[in-house]
Amino acid sequence: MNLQEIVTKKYNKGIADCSNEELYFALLEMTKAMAEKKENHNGKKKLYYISAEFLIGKLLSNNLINLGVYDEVRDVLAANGKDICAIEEVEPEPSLGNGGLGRLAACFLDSIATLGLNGDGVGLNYHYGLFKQVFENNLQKETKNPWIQDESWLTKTDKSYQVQFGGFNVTSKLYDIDVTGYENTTNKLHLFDIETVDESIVGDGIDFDKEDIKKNLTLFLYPDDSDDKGRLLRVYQQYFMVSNAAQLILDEAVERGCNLHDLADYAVIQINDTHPSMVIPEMIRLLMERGIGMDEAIAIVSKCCAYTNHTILAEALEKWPISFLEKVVPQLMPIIYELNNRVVAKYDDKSVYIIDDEKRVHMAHMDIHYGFSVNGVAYLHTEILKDSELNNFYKIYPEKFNNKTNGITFRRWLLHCDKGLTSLIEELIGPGFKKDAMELEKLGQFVNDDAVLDKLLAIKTENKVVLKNYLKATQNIDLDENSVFDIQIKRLHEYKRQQMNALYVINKYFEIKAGKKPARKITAIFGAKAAPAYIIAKDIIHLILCLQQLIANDPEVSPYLQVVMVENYNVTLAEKLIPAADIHEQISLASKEASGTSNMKFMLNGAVAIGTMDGANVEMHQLVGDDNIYIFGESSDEVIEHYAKADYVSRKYYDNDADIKRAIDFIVSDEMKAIGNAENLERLFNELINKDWFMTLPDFESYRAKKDEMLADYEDRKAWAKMMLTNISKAGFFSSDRTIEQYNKDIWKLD
Ligand code: CR6
Repeated sequence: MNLQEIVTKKYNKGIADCSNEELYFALLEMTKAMAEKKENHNGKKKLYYISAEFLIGKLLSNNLINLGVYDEVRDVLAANGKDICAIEEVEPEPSLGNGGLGRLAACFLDSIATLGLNGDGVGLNYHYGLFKQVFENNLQKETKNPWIQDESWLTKTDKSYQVQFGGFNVTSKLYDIDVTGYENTTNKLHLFDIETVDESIVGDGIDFDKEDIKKNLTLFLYPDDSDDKGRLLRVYQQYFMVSNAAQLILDEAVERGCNLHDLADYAVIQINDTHPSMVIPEMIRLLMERGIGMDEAIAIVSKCCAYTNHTILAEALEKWPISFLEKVVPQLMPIIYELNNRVVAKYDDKSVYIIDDEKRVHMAHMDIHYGFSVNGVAYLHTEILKDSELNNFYKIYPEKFNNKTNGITFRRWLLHCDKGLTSLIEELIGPGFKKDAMELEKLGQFVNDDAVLDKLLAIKTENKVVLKNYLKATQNIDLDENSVFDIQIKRLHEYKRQQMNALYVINKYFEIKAGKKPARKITAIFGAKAAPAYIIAKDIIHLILCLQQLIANDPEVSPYLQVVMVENYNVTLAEKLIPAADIHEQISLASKEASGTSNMKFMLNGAVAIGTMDGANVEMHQLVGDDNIYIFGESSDEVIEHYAKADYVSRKYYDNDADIKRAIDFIVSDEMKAIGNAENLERLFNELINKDWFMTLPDFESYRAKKDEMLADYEDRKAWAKMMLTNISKAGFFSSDRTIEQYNKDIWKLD
């Protein structure tokens, strides 16, 4: 049925007479029906990408693009006086992810389907997602983010499993979301839920009874884990996810003719970070329940499971106390003990044991011993895993380690979010790049073509105006499109060093006050959520919001400098911010950002990076060369050495560098305290001068110098446009289609 037919059936009127809301639901119905027709997988082996997060973003436009009907639908709507962009606004954005890891999982599903591979995602159906961020008194406040409506992308299936916890059982219910590849087949994102979840137990913010598992299990992603109750709830969620996944995998394999002994020919499981690690003992348990002996069950599962590591930060490498697992999943403990005993019997080196002396279970260790593949997410990250973080494992299993540099789907991050740029590219090199991203290289021939460079600059300005209008309408923020848009959007974390960017802003503020005005107004845009229990991260948000207010109200400075922190940064906002960026900030402390993926999105949309030699920035630098990226700061080797020697003292930098001292002192100045809270500002001040664990201060001067150089270069518009074009032309490598081809070739080996 076409749109008009659905509209007639649903509302008995014409398209022109429908509200945007009615049209959204009609399009939803049309799209779902079209997607379902494209399900046709009969391959023997199937991939299960298990992940606690799938940050899918809004789906309407993306699905229309992938189904090949976007232009047609847009035109039909336009002919009836309707604007597809306004209809998009009706769709709620699910916040089923936290940051890069969750968005990566969503890009991967798109590429898996686009390449026609037989692979589904498996995760949880969080009713309120992560949280919705609101700003009140320059502070972050968390509220729930409901996204499930009566009619939504979710389709309720009749699949349901029993999941046993210590002391009680729950019955699951499976909901599916269609994942249609670009002009290819439809796969599924399976999201498990339970019907007893009670949304009404959440009050105004995000507080609820953490112990009432039957009512709270799938309310939120990553419920506050600052106390044991929150941590236990995570374990309940993780086991619920993997027990359902394991039951589904076994059932589907058997349906396809598997006799369980040959499971590895039917199923491959990608464990996305350690949240799904319990799938290993759970699969072993279920195989044993179905009559297979332990030795063989372990061998089978070890041939099915592959693990992706996404970080070297200790805080994110999960270690669950045995007491937690005893309480939540007592049936897994005998298996986990056995898995550990086998390691202990073989190796003297305690650092590779699954259970440590403090009676904690190291989830990553279990994955590495009992999976067949361990991959990092960018070249540098994988090297660090092999050489230092996981070196003891690498020495045992060198053959398991491999790198898979992250990627992004160009459907969402170019075709959908930057239609102007997409048409220009198509005009220049034809449509081939939509299927083969490496064809973007052909743009290289235009770097000296003035007409092309002018068009590129014009498109950037148009995108800046689109962002300006959007932020005005949605957040009442005023932007100046003739200023330089310098954007840093990512989770708020000290290692990502938003605080360094804020110190730069303060430094600029002083320069302007002293009469040293920038050639052009600078707009420093931030977007970031802080984990609810991460105090310093929230203090950094407070600092940025206070700076925003202070500078906006200072007539001496505001013509030259503006700070904007967008509220509730999410995929939808990213889709508007990225195409509008001139400069993007990738300034993590070298060695700490495993890959980064916003760096790739900005590059593809013609922004130029200022960054450290960290994560995928290293590969980006290699692709575009020194002349098209601004690199500064200590190397990962130097940083790793500082940590090893424990020789970094932030106070020394504060005492010996007048600019640094002036900027840090400003955080607790009277002007700032008049706007903000002394408690938050002082805590951040003290953190910076006494600890600064992620070494902001040693890199500050080189960062400041590099950014000033960059801003000066921006004034040569032609030279800048060349850099933009070079970045776009080299971005093909970062297509997630390339990443997924590599996963498939080296790890999954699907038909
Ligand atoms: N925070 C990494 O830090 C990487 C993504 C996806 C992260 C980031 O550099 O790009 O994963 N790690 O691989 C975790 O979430 C643990 C992230 O998103």
